[in-house]
Amino acid sequence: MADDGTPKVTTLHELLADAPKNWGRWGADDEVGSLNYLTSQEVLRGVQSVKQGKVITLGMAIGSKGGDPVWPGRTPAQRFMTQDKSHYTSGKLAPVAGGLEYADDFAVMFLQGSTQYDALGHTWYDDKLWNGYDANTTAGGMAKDSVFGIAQRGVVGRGILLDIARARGVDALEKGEEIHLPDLLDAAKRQGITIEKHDILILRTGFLNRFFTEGSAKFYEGTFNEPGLSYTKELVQWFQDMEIPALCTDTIANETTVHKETGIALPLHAALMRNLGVALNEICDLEELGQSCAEDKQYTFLYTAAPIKFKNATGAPVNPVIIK
Ligand code: UVW
Repeated sequence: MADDGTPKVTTLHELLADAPKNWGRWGADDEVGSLNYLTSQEVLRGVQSVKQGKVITLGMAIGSKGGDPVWPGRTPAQRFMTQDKSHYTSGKLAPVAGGLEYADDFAVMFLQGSTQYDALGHTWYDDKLWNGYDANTTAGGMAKDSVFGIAQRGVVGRGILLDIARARGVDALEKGEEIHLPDLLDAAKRQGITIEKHDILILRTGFLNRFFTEGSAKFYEGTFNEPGLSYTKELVQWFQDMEIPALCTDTIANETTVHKETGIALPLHAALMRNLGVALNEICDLEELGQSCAEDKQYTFLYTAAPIKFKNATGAPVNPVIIK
């Protein structure tokens, strides 16, 4: 029982019983959800926010010395050389006609093992994916709601950075530290900007810096509980009213991992992605962007991203490009 005597909510089914849903809004066969808000007009609105010609990429480096931060249970990408100069020196390989030699490599990685877009069907509850598709369509590969639709369409519009870490005067938020709707509005006010309908929302927490500064053992110590946006009814309704197409953060999963009141894990994946069709761009490197915005005070810009075109995949790597 909750303090007020009502039964305690313990499932997404209960928590989101009367939550808004966009299923069917863009047709029964839609697989890109809220990216439909990003019309040509929205692309031009983004272009209008280009003032300096400054380019910043948000992809996290893959293959850092101490490893790369990934969701528990996933492993960082591994890259292997299949040939290099030593193969020619040892006589294993001969140059191609004319004398050209070349190096080659391949990688083994979780498609969500670095900066990536989640497919809209990546998470679900009650056996239904975004737009009402049956969860059995994920078996053996995503027949519906794979990342391919997002990759094919691309994500282009006006991006807006809300630097929550700077607003709180810290380098990095703590484990489990929550961000609520008033924090978004306060950060925007502090930065002197207005969040507009259809803005691509980018939230900086600084959290992944901890992986590199404190080491992976400390980062994964105890219950895994990232900081980030935390589910409330009003937050979800705000996303719906503002018609936010995409949410990007510098955390692994874009929200507080464990919802404090209910103990439910990743409720915003359910409320925003599965129900509203909001695209999630995770594990972004927002350090250069945060620094740049703090210096030039330009917090809005053109955001462009297209994950690689993996068919039937649950997500795919991406290196978003910001143009200020
Ligand atoms: C999960 O949803 C489990 O992970 P992520 O969204 O970070 O890929």
